[in-house]
Amino acid sequence: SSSKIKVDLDSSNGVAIMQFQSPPVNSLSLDFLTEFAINLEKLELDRSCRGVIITSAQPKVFSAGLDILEMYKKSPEHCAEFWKAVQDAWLKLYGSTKVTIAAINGSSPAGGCLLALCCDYRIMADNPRYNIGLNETQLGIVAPFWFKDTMTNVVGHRETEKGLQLGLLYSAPEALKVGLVDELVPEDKVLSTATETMTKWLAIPDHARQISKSMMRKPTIDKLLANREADTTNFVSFTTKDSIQKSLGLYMEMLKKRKS
Ligand code: CO8
Repeated sequence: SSSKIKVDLDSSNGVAIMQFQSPPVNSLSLDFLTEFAINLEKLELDRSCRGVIITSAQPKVFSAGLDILEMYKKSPEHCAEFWKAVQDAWLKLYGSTKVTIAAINGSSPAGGCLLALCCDYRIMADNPRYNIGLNETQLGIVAPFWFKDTMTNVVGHRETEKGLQLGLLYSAPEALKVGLVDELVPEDKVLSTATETMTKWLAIPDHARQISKSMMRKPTIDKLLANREADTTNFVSFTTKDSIQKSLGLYMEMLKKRKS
């Protein structure tokens, strides 16, 4: 199969490295998200796996976030299917019992930031040109409550309130300052630092760490589980509005113009 994600499980230490390899920018399409969820599910069920590192095989970009083309000029049915896949990927990563570390070796806007925020620890390349944040409002769209909750759980209410309203994309140094990432390292050390950090986290007995993780995250997860249908309905009715379609169209145009 033409795989968008490469997974290497090292049987000597139980650490899986999951590399996003969907050029040009690892946008989170329906196919990508489905493959991501399947891979996570497989690792979750694999007792020899104890930790997962997610990173990008593309230069300069960790993930460009949700694939805008999956929400642009698509049927309500398609939008609903896509949104369920976004929810499912979040539920699997945020709820993973494994140690999860994001090795953020490039820019990580919107849905890319969400994936990183779902991990237990974030290491980013020390490059001020890379940025990360929930920039949805800049596209004229609104991050749903569980994106907001995920960010609040990492950086707190005040920074989330500011970051979400302004659609802030934080440069790597700014992201470190507000706690959106835990550590900056030179670009060529991102993966090796993730591996070293993993060793520290894996020194803790799994069951105790897993229960602690679940204690911290369960209320946030339960909130989406209790509102999943309504959240999907809300996404579909919002996304298919003419005004929102127009905003998405203009944003895509802006991305293309910016190149030349
Ligand atoms: N979806 C689809 N296509 C994309 C996306 C995307 N998210 N991002 C980039 N592309 C396309 C570009 O249009 C371009 O296409 P083409 O080659 O045909 O012109 C190609 O990918 C390469 O992009 P760039 O030339 O821009 O690549 P750079 O390396 O210069 O920059 C960036 C990489 C920084 C990632 C840049 O592409 C960027 O900023 N992308 C937009 C990121 C963004 O704002 N994403 C938001 C997506 S929305 C989301 O994730 C959450 C939605 C929550 C739901 C809301 C409820 C309604």
